[in-house]
Amino acid sequence: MFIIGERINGMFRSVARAIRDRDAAAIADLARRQVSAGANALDLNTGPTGDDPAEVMTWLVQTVQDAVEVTLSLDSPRPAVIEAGLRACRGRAVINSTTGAAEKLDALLPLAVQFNAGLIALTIDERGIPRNAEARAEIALTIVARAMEAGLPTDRLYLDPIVLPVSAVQGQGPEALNAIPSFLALCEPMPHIVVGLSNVSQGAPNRGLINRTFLTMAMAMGLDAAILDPLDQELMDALRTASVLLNREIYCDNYLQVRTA
Ligand code: THG
Repeated sequence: MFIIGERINGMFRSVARAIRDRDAAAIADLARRQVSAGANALDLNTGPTGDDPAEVMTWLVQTVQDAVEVTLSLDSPRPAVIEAGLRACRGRAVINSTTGAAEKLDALLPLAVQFNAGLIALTIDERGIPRNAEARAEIALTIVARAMEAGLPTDRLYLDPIVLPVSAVQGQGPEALNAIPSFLALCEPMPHIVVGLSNVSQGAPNRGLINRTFLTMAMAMGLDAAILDPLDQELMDALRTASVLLNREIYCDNYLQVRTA
């Protein structure tokens, strides 16, 4: 599993404060803790900010790459903010995210090619969030075709079936899950599949249980990447157990004891 740590996001009040105060030590600490816990990449999202978001993204990239050496997931709805992050990034980057909308693809596919970056693509388009798995696959096909035209290898694409809160739209859970195998069948080499896991439990009690249950179900459908909270140890235990049960990681009979020791 490709684990993208979700915690450096201005949507969290403590991170918003650290951004406002340019508290590099607080951001570096969040970066180090997530990487120690098993993150392969870190999502960087300025959140709503009073400052210039491109300048904030540049500062986040510089601060995080001075602390850790992992892939950076540059998370913004604004291509100019993502481009600022790409310019500042010394190592590997993933763009988070394009959609199936032509305007977004036109802006972000060339950036992914130019900066040798991965590209997360939400399977939404100008019409909004698709109702079911089939509509998601239709948008995914458009994205895959546009990536091929642009010269982006399809194994640098991370298709996101869009996970919504079970508390608000219960019927969308199985639609997102069922979209996963249909995405995998679209092209060779296969795309990666990613979700923003914590979305599923927003507004619900016992979020940890909902997150780890949904994660293991999505992994069984073929999920191979996730934006999640690696500091949630029960979640990481469920992830590692699912990896063993799906034969993606070698079994050893003390693997959980070794990890939690
Ligand atoms: N797909 C992609 N990128 C994404 C998402 C996605 N990036 C953002 C988001 N969704 C994934 N990251 C988070 C981070 C935090 C939360 C949810 C998703 C979260 N935050 C608390 C809440 O809203 O209740 C905030 C709590 C606090 O303020 O302390 O749940 O789907 N490609």
